[in-house]
Amino acid sequence: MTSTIDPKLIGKPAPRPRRHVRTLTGYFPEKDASGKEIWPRGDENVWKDGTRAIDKDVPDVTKSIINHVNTSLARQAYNIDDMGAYQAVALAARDDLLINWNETQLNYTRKAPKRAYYLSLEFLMGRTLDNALLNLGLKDNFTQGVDKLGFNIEDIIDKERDAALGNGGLGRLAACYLDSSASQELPVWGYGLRYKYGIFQQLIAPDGSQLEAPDPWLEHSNPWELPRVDVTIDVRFYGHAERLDNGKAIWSGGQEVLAVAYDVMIPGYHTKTTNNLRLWESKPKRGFDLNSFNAGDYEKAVQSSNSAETITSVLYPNDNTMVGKELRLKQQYFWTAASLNDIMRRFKNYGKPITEFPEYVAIQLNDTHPTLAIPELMRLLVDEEDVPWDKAWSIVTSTFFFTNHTVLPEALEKWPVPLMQHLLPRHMQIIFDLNLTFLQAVEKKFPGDRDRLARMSLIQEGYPQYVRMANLACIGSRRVNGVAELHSELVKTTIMKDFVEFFGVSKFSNVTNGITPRRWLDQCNPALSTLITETLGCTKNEWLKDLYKLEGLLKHVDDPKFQKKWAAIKQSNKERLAHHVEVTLGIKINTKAMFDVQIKRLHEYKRQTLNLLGVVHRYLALKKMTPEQRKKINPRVVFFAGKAAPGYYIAKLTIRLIVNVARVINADPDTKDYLSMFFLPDYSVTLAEILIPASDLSQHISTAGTEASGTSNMKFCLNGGLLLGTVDGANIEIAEEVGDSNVFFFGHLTPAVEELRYQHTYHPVPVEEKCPALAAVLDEISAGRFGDGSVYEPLLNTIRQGDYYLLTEDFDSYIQALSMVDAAYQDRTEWIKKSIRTTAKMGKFSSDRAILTYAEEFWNIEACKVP
Ligand code: NBG
Repeated sequence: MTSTIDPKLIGKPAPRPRRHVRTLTGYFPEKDASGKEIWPRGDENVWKDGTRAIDKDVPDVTKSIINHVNTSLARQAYNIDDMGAYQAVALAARDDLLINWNETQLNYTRKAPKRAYYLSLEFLMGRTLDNALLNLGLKDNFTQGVDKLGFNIEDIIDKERDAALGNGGLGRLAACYLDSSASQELPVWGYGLRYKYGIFQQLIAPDGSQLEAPDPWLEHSNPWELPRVDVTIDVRFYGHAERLDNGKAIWSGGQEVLAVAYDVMIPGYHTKTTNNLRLWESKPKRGFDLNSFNAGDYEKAVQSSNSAETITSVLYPNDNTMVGKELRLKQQYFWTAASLNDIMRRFKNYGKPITEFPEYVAIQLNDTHPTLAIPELMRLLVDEEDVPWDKAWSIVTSTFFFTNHTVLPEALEKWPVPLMQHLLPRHMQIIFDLNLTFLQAVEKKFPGDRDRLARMSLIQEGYPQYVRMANLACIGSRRVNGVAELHSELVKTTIMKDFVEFFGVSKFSNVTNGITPRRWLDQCNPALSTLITETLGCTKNEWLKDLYKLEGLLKHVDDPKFQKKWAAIKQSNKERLAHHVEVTLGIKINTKAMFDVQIKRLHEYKRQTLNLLGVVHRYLALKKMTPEQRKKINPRVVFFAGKAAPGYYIAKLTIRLIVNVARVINADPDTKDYLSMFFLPDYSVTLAEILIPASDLSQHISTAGTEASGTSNMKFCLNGGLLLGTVDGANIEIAEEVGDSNVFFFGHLTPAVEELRYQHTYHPVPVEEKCPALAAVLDEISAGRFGDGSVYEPLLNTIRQGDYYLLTEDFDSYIQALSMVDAAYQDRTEWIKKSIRTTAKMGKFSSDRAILTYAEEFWNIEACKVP
């Protein structure tokens, strides 16, 4: 352990959070005797005259860009390239955002509304420039301005590197919710970490396997963040906690690091409201240890600063898995402690008694990652604010709300007690104390039910003991929700069953996930957005903010002219994707074929393997056909993209097999006109924005009961792609909306899964008997048709033995569903109608609906419009 111990602090109470002298997000205006506001400083008119306004027209825009070229970048027309132009344009757009951002923060400070905070360890923002220009309503002006300066806006947009501070759906959902909060003018801030390296870059090695490279996204400076070097918070680790009377304690010693704030502007769509996402960076409290340096030990002198800086150096590349690394726990505490302290001092600036905290603050816990916020708020209240224990607990349990995003056992967070005791001695005491009181209450309600006590305990017994974060999040929160109807039901009947019996069912509910139609239609599919606006007869702003308006498209489903336009847009999006693939990978794609897409993290439960084996099955069938027979076949291009966690062996092997199967079938002259397959490396938000509008069909084929919601399913359907899926997650609600005849469902249902798994374990049937078609596919792979078969045995054996994800059970009905897809695609007009109907019925899946549910039903906050 490397730590910087401040000898002065040993044995002394931890310092209180500094009383806030001023906030960086606006002053409280003072008033004179007559109640009139006093201008805070200098000559009011000089200030007002000198304050920049938002760019109004093209000359404003070009002037601002040129100014940044000359000043911020110190360049001229002679030496500016696309990258430089991107930076200057981004800085110009940022200036516009900042005007709204400043006004928004001042407005919040003045009105002092109840605020909500979204704590998420991941925010998968993607690119910002295009989104910022669209939300500001300045895209046209910037396009023209950039053109006049001799650049092309699309090329400039393309220079931006994704902010990829997330793994997948959970992080992207957080980003969509920020967009919706701002668009709905809700006083919501996000809190996260500013990782130096986001999700790794994925490369594909010559043998087809995934390689990982770091993602140095901050290499070129990041124009979208405001470093707040003066907003800092001290965060302590290790040390010791000494109990005092009445539940209080003093935590001292150990290592202290500094959390430094970076603010990211979150513009709402066509509103002034521009919210804030505050990301924390870790810094050593003292640059280096002067004693060691003076003693000649330079390395030791910088050790503590290195250890402080590593806390926010890297995003853990895990999605739906838990890795018990100490550094990850450190990240979680660092972030929750900094955020809670920041929230507390902002609340204190409201000047209200501490007991009113929950009337001004609501905190949403995005999965269990921020659960330490619960004992941290207890610590702040009890140890630092002198609030009695029971009162503190009632404040805590009125403040937090908890969203669960998975029922997969391997993803439920548990931390070893010895680790937590070492790293966070005071929090461990608090957790033990809470547990005792809680279990006493359980005992009172269910006397003598010891199994129940063991199940509900915050501590899992064993060697070592573990802290169960979901249990802690549940008892510390006012409400608990899942992310789609089925998932929320599963939360209530499986992982939280005992808690439902204890607290009553009204604490548990559902908020089905949503996506922002701004990014996931207007921005990624501008031609479709324009056609929709023309057709609906309302403004774009109106339907983008009330997505149910898309139903107006239903009237036009049978109009051949409209169908033709609709189909032409899909076709040009397919060509755009083909062009992208040709430019980046040097591969030509047949755009007349059906585009069939599965893009998501590689995970056994998501069953990319099922899709892959289906492709091999089709390939083998094509090989058996005569050339004449093949001509009747519907040509298909299958796209895969997605990253595997670096330590997830089976998932990585799946990528390798996809790549090698693709090599064989794409090179086969007999079949390549009818079937081809591509693995597009380095999946990202930006790649999704190209793939999704181009898909005819997308696959969401998880084993029933495993995918909590899924959100890309919504994105595809919003862009008129049809869905092939299992009866799982949000697929179910999509089908309810668009109608069963417009989706392709297959596979066993959730209630059957447990029994099937039991049968697989205790009464196994060989795959040759259970599913001969699948057995034939597996045998071809083993026999080396796609390269050395022995390499893939571990993957194939997951199916042959145990088959936990039930591929042998679902393969036949999957193949049948694919035939139905083929048949449906033959009737192109009917297919287009399905596509239009699908888009038309996606109103429910706007993240605006979801965020308003959180705001109204949980947080109890209201819109706070900027005048
Ligand atoms: C993921 C689920 C998805 C869901 C997103 C967003 C985790 C732990 N869960 O199905 O697997 O769409 O969360 O809710 O990443």
